[in-house]
Amino acid sequence: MSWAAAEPDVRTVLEAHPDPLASLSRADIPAIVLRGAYRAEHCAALIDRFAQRGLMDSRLLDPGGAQPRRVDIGTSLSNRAADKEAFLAHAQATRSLFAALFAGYPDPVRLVYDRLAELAAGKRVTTAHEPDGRSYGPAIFRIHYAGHRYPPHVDHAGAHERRLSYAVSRFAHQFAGVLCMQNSRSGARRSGGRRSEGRIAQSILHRCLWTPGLEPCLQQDRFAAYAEANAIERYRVDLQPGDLYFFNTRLVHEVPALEGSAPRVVLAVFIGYSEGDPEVFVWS
Ligand SMILES: O=C(O)CCC(=O)C(=O)O
Ligand SMILES: [Fe+2]
Repeated sequence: MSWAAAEPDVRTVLEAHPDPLASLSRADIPAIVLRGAYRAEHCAALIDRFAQRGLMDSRLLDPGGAQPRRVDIGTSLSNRAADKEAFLAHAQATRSLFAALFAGYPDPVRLVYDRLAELAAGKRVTTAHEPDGRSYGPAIFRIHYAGHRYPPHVDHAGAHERRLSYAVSRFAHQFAGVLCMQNSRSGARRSGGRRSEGRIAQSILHRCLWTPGLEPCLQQDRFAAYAEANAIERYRVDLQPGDLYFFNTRLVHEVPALEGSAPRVVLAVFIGYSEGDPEVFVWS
């Protein structure tokens, strides 16, 4: 059987996979892709709002500074784990920011949690929190500019990053949920009156679950040769704005370097899941 995503909507996914998160945890399927989960016009409208509020392009904040490759709207545990108090304070500020940021449109963060809950076979989906009740960031908008690349890597707060002082490290499995809000564009040109789009960077999932032995290969960015030598299957997740996908972040995954002027904008979460745990934690 070929290794292909379950799609295009929750109902169809549940028909084929009654417990789709368990299927993801075993990497039986590379991803769950929900097409048109959020309206493309609303993606565009929210991106305009982010730009108007100066949330996207940090050249506005740092005139003359170098253009960063990625700007975040939200709180990243990966980037802030070193100082837990500061991380939790930043997460609180993100919740305040998000409280009014989507006014007039359906809340895209809510959308991600709602679809995840429908896939979670009765488990309770909630923003990750520490035992004292303090919450993590609920989700993060990541704006990726030309030249940005996610090299082949994995994410797992416990087994891989060993953030053992954080509650999310308890989960056996980690997934990501990513809502595409805008694709990168390159080489857009008119040919015969028709506008044709150039290559668009999309994420690639490799049929290879992380083990510690893989670490040197990932650290040295040698995975491409490894995958070739071992004929590792891959799945390219082709997304349009409004498409939402979930995948197991223990699979080696990558997003090739972006080209062109339009940034790639996504709304992303991480998800903690264990088979016997009634809670599913969501954070960024
Ligand atoms: O932007 C994406 O599609 C995936 C990024 C990524 O590496 C992740 O969410 O773990
Ligand atoms: Fe990742």
